[in-house]
Formats: sequence, C-alpha cells, structure tokens
Amino acid sequence: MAYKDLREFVMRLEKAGELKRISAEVDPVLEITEITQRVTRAGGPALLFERPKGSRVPVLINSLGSEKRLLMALEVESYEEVAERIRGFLDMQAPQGLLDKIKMLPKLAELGAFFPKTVKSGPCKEVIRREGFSLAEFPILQCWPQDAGRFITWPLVITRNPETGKRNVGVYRMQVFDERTTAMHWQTQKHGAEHFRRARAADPKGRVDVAVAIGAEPLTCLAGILPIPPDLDEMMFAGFLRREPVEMVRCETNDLEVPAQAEIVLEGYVNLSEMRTEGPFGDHTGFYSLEGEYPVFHVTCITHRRDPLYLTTVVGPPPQEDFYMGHAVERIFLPVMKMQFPEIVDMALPAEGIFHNLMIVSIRKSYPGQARKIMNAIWSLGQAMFTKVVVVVDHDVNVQDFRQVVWKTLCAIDPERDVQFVLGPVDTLDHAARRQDFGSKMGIDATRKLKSEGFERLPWPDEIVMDKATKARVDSLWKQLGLGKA
Ligand SMILES: Cc1cc2nc3c(=O)[nH]c(=O)nc-3n(C[C@H](O)[C@H](O)[C@H](O)COP(=O)(O)O)c2cc1C
Ligand SMILES: [Mn+2]
Repeated sequence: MAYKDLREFVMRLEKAGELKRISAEVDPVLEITEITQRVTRAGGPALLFERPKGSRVPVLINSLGSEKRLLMALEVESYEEVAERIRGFLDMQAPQGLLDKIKMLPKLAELGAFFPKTVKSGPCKEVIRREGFSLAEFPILQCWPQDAGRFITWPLVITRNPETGKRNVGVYRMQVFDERTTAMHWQTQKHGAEHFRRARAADPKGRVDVAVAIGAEPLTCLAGILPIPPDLDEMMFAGFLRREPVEMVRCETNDLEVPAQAEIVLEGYVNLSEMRTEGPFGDHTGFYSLEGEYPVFHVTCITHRRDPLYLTTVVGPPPQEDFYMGHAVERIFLPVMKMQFPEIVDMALPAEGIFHNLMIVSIRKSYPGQARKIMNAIWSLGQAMFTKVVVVVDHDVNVQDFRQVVWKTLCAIDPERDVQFVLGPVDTLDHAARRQDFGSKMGIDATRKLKSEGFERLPWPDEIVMDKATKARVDSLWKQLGLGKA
C-alpha cells in the first residue's frame, strides 16, 4: 500500500529511527540550513522542526536525504526493483497475434490504473483562504547568507500546456517577494517555461494559471523533479511509482488540479508581461546563482490542512538531499537509456559533478566511433543534454569506482585525439559558460582504440592481473606466511 500522504511517511520514518523531532525554537533564516548541513554530512535522519521561529507550521527537511529513506519512499529493497518494473513496460513490443495481445492486457491494465484520479475534495481543502492570507505565515527558509531572501525550495509547480492542455509538474524554486507574490524560477529549457512562452506568444498581455503544491506523499514530491518528456504527466509517473493513482482535486480559483492530500496549496497566476529580478540564491552547484529576470507568481488563494507541514530542502555544496534524489532517478531511468542505446552497460553521476557537470558511461564497444556516438546521444537525451563532460569508458571499467575511472581514463587517452568539444544548450546554473544557457561541452573517449579508428600501435595492452593458479597457491600458503588477514 502506497503512503497516503506526507504525514504517514513521517510516521513511518520516525518508527524506523529515520526522523528526529526538534522542539527547540530554530530560525528558518540560516539556522535550519546550518543544522541540516551538519546532520546530512553525518548521514543523519530527516528532521522535523516543530517550532520554527515566526511560524506555527512545522518544517520537514532531509526527508529523502539518504538511499535508505528513498527506498522506504519507493517501498522497495533496491532501485533495481523499480528499474525492473520499468523494463517490463518497455519490453512490451507491438503485439503480433491475438495471443500476444492477450498477454499484454494485464500490463496495459496496470498502466491504466496509474492515471491520476480526480476526486471531489481532499485534506488540502480543510482550510480555504481567499482573503487575509500571507506567505509570511509559513516557515519559508532563507538558506544561505547571500540569498536574496526566503525561497520555497520544493514546490510542485503545476501548469497546463496552453496548446495541448497537458499537465506539467516541475520543482522550480520560488523567491518570496512579499505576502502574496513570488518569483517563478523555471529555467529556459524546462516545461513550465515552455508553457509560459507558448501562452505569451498567443496573448502577450494575458496570464497563465499556476498552482503550487507543497508537501505531499513522497513519490508525488519526487515526481516533480523527474526528467521525463514534455506532455507526459508527472502525476501519472508518480502513480506508476506508487502503484496507486495520485488523487487530484480541483483548485478553488482556477481549473488546475492539485494532489488532494497536499499539505499546502498556493493558487494563482503568472502575468505574461511581467518579469522581476530573482536571486542570488545558493544553488546546487555549491555557488550562488546570480540575479536573473524571471516571471512573477501572484497568489490568489491558499488552501491547506488544518495543521499543515511545510516540506523543504536545502541545496548547496554537494552532496545534499538532492544528490540522493537525483541518484535514485538515475538508477530508475538507466534501463530506459539502455533500451535506447543497448551498448550502455552502466553510468554514474558523481555527487561532485552536481548532475550536469560529469557523466561517466561504460559501453560495450564494437565499432569505430561508438564512444562518440554515445556522447552525442547523451547530449540529445532530455535533460542529459546539459552534461558538461561525458566520459565514455569500456564495459570492464567500474563506473561507480571513481578512482578506477580516473586511472583507466587517463591511461586510455591521447588527449588531442580523444577529446571532442560541441556547442549547445547548457544548464542555466552553469556560471562558467560563455553565456547563460549556451556553451560548450566536452566528451572524452576513454575506450580502447581500434585499428578501424586509426590506431596502428596494436595490440592495446592487457591490464595486469595475477593468474588464477598462483592466486590459489598463495591462498593455500597464506596462513603459513604469518601475514595476518588479507
Ligand atoms: C530542490 C530542487 C530545486 C530545483 N529548483 C529548480 C529551479 O529553481 N528551476 C528549475 O528550472 N529547475 C529546478 N530544479 C530541477 C527541476 O525540478 C527538474 O529539472 C525537473 O525535471 C523539471 O521539470 P520539467 O522537466 O517538467 O520542467 C530543482 C530540483 C530540485 C531537486
Ligand atoms: Mn515535465
């Protein structure tokens, strides 16, 4: 049974010793960040701050800040189980005969069962406030000293594609400007920004409806960061992960729908002709992202539970909570990548590479230029397009062992020959790029070179490994040698 809501997950975390309540008064301005940093660095639990200064709403943070808690959220023993389910659906070929069609039915029925379900009402409507509300009532964090103010860091921002009517849910941080307005930091290439541009093209003076849910059952919250194709509903994917549909309820002041069991919902709109300076903000990169011009979100109504929880997270120098979330997403989507590019064996996004700076991919190479083909594939694959450095290694390199990757990569390259540069879209947060959103990327072909790639100095040398017979002899001698355990 999937978690019904955030508080059920909190209870489960607490029972498992994965959550600590903090009853001392703590300031959401900087102090919660500093406490969370120390706890995260020590591999500590989720934190529930019961008395944030200036608010009656408790703060939940670090709820998905470890692999253990992510596995609890997904209700699996390992990410492989989720990957396996995805593989199951991807393996569905176009049915040939009647028998094949019949075989596919249960799977298709299962897929249908994950579509979000519209319900009449839900706990997020326990309190409905069209007037007299203020964002200042909520314990919204100022995360870092040079941040421009308080930022909502884990909002599920819901919009509809003005042309297709399809829903999008994305996590885009929101800087609080005043009691009823915030920034809307959807970056250029993200789906929310595309909805905004399309609506503006149709009616430059109009507005788009936006709803924001804060705090929901953990997989609904995780779904907001999933790098899935446009027009694919993140709530459907959340349903797939939960194995139960997400219940959605209509907003009070617009036609959007929000998760019915959300803790807090902000309803409102974005003016298509209004931009305002957002930032700086201490970001995923470990550096402040600079000021930029972003749309403004106007809150017209707030609905929430009688005793809402405020879900948040802090980004900053890696690793932070977002690393664990990103890692889960990487493991879950690996089979999709492998399906499209069967030569891929494994991949790794080391924490220090903050998702977009470094991807290490191992491939089973069988023809000339294949490593470069994979680089180009990655640069054209959804949000992997942002990857600044792609390192392609052979299938026998363990990409999860970064020391091994450095060793074998450096041994395998002739830099001038094996490094490739391309130009294209880069992450908005990349402060080193020549321009915002546009810059260069580098691929390193660290695979064994083939004769057909012009490598004439064959053979490529073997890696040094002791032979089995000697190992076995030494094993049997070992005790006698008096060298202790080895
Ligand atoms: C904590 C956190 C904060 C994020 N903040 C932003 C943000 O401010 N702007 C943005 O464009 N993406 C942000 N992201 C990444 C997006 O949520 C992610 O790229 C997602 O796939 C976007 O959804 P979309 O593909 O539907 O646009 C954030 C991710 C996390 C985990
Ligand atoms: Mn999307």
